This record gives sequence, C-alpha cells and structure tokens, in this order.
Amino acid sequence: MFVKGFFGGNGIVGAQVPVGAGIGFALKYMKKEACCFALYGDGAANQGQVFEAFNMASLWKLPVVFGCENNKYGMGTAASRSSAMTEYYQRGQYIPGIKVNGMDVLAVAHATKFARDYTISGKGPLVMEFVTYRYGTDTYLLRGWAFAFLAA
Ligand SMILES: Cc1ncc(C[n+]2csc(CCOP(=O)(O)OP(=O)(O)O)c2C)c(N)n1
Ligand SMILES: [Mg+2]
Repeated sequence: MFVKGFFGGNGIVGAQVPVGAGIGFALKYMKKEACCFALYGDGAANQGQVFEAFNMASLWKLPVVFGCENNKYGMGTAASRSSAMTEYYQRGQYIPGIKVNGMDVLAVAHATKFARDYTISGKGPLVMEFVTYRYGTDTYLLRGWAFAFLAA
C-alpha cells in the first residue's frame, strides 16, 4: 500500500477527494497514461468538497476514479441515518457510476481494471461504489460497537 504513487490519507474525511482530482489534473497535464483512484467512505460522501471535485473532474475530463467504500457505517452511524440517498454510485449525477460487490474480490478486480481503462482512455471520471460491511470499529472501540448496535 505505501508505495510510490500512494499520496496518503487525510484526517478531514472527504478532503482526499479534491486531492485526487488534482492528481488527475497533473496526470492529464503531463500526458501520463495513468489514472488516480481517490477513495473515501460512505460517511465522507456528503462532504461539500467531494461535489466540487466531481464537478471539476467531469468538466475537465480528468482520469480519476472516485471510489466510495460503503461499509454501511460512518464511525458508528448507519448510512441511512446520515445520507438522504444511499446509492452512492449515483452521487456523481453527470458522472457515470458503477456499483460493485465489495465482498467479491474478483468483481472488485474486474471493475477496477475496467475503471482504470475507462478513465485513461480520456472519457472522464467514474464514480464507483464498493458495497461491503464493517467488521471492526472506527476510532472508538466501545463507542463504535455501541453505536453500530443501536443504529442497526
Ligand atoms: C470534515 C470532518 N468531519 C468529521 C470528522 C469526524 N469523523 C471521523 S471518521 C468520520 C466518519 C467517516 O465515515 P466513513 O467515511 O464511512 O469511514 P468509516 O467510519 O466507515 O471508516 C467522521 C465523521 C472528520 N474527520 N472530518
Ligand atoms: Mg463507512
């Protein structure tokens, strides 16, 4: 994971998404045959700057895959209690979206390869939702479990 080309994470949820759009801009500007995967969670999907990044990436047809890891909880809060619309792959509106079974490693591999090829071909960005489930807690061990239990 911590290899060349990995640009790190961010303590502000969703803030890595515009960074990913910026990397996509740089890749296109330098005419590199590459794309950027900007990954974020269901809890980060409502951040305002995520939508700003979507807009610019689509406008400039940047080679970026916006990958939403939907593990059905943001910390301990169920997605249905935080998001007015939980079909995260449709959140790009004007950006094509794909919903992937995040529990199927082969489906993830195939969809990821497709997204890589699609964005590198110059068609613009994609939004991908990987549907999975939370097996462990977030920041707070006991609070996380308690919240997950109450919200279920
Ligand atoms: C802008 C901002 N608001 C609130 C927080 C506090 N916070 C930390 S993790 C988190 C939930 C993130 O949910 P998700 O992206 O689904 O990640 P998961 O809990 O599934 O790992 C929140 C709200 C933050 N880090 N940044
Ligand atoms: Mg989550």
